[in-house]
Amino acid sequence: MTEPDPSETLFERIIAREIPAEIVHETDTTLAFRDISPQATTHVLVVPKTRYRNVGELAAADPALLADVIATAHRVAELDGLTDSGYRVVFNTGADAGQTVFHVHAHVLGGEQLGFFGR
Ligand code: IU
Repeated sequence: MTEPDPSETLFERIIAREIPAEIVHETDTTLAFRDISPQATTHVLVVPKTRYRNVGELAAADPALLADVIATAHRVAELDGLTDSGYRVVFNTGADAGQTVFHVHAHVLGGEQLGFFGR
């Protein structure tokens, strides 16, 4: 089984409250905070408090924790009033997807009509 990766990213420091972030929701296992460079009216990141490098590693090692991340993403959408208008949840995974922080995170995007994505 994949073990959590102990090496440090900025997100561990946000979880530890060592650097500031605009936290919008917290559970025992997850933290949600606004992206520092928002790409939509709502742009919130949801992270598990335990570090896995990407969503595949998280899914393989701890599917219940992945479910917690998705549930927190939905709660964020409720808190920002997006459940009627709609929202998007994205896990960038690896270089081609533009993943820059290797502590798995769900982007929760909404609050406006989102463009198509891909190339
Ligand atoms: P990506 O999927 O790894 O590309 O997303 C990383 C996101 O983390 C990106 O949208 C950054 O703007 C965001 N971010 C942040 O909100 N706060 C930080 O301290 C850092 C990155 I580093």
